[in-house]
Amino acid sequence: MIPVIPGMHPDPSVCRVGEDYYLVCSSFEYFPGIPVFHSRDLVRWKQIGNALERPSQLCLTADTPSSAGIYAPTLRHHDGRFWLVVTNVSHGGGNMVFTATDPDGPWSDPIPLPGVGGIDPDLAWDDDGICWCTVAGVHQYRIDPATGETFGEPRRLWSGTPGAKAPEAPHLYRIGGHWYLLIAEGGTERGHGVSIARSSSPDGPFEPCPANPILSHRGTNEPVQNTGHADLVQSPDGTWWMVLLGVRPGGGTPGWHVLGRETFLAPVTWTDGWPIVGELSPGPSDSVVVERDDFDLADLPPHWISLRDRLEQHCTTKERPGWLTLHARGSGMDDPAVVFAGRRQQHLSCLARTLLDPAQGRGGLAVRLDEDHHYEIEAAHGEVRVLARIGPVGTVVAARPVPEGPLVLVVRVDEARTLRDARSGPDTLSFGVEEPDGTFAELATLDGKYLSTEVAGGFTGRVIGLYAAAGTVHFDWFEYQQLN
Ligand code: 6LW
Repeated sequence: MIPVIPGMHPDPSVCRVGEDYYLVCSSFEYFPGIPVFHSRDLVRWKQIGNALERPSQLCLTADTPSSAGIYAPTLRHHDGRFWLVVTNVSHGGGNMVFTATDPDGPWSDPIPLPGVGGIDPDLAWDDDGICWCTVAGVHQYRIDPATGETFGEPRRLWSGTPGAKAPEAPHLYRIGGHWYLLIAEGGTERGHGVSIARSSSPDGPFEPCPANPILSHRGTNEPVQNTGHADLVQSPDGTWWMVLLGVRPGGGTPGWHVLGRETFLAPVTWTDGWPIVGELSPGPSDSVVVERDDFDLADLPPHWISLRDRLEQHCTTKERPGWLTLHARGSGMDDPAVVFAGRRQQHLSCLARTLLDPAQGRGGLAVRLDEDHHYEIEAAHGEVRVLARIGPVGTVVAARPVPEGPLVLVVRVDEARTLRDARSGPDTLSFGVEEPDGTFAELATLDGKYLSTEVAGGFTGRVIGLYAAAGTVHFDWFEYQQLN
């Protein structure tokens, strides 16, 4: 089952304006933050920007841990404007609102919500124009989103199914004669699910749906697991749809997912005033993604993400025209301050290549889960090396001499199609260089399970990209190709 937005795109929130749908996701320690997508059919999504693309909107520093930063946005269109509410779980963060007239930006600077605690904020307006901000737990605040002011005490609305952990990801909607409160519960791991309650009023009391959870793949053979954290949208023809997160675990037991939590789509029908969620709808399968970035433009395309910031003095296409230049800060991929620019791994099998010139430094091509879980191939001073860091242990796996001058570094990810035994990993990652005649000279093949969320922990998935570990490294192009 192919997601509608593959790769690390969790906590989707969607809204529709006329014929156009817009969707946003969490972005954690990456900059720019909050990818914004557009679609006309809910199946084919194109990234049109990132809402948080200026340091005044998103300030993440080296002490922002991986899997912290920006969580779980809600996107709504109200009164002719787009409203986005997110949590920055890192220092000096909290909940904040951004607005825009166009979803591709520019988005405003943040309007902090100092009185709103908790994560997973939602915004809903009632007929009197009162804005309700509902957060995980589930608690609700009355706010003015234009000023960030909070009125009165928070109300406890509903804590989900008795005994289920982590009632979170609330979204409040007026549908027909009812107010519906959609939540996720059971935790964002294998127990995840979606439940709903309704009321005649936005602030409750809420009556749970007798059929809860209305969606969960817990304990099933479904290839997509951890389904939850959903949002609802109605299409112009009156049909209803749910966007949600799910993962695709691979390998033996317990199963390892490597792409993070991805965005899926499911149809929704209504019976007796309650939603019934259908089978997941597959994403587009008729095109094979081959993307080449030549670094000829001043700005990187919106799918390029960096770690914590992207300052022009460290990462620029303007220094050597047609090349991406990275100036090292920090000592390499173990270092939270590393200068890195990459894209989400979005396919279970894929190939990434880059032509780099390491004459003035050391750097290369990395597959990153976090600072403690990454594999990379790097070049410097007539040598290439494959490095692996798994938890506290980092090692050089292979090395070989290469001629001085620019060279092509390659990583090939192959989904495991057969399992050796119950412990077999979900995929393998092969690192090497491309010889002048175009053949692949492999240096090392590594088990992908160590770059999975089940091993690394946290909320994110793999990102493949370029980094500088010392001095200055220039990259002429980067190519990413789907192989399955
Ligand atoms: C998010 C929470 C969750 O805030 O994961 O799946 C957290 N649900 O709702 C981070 O993505």
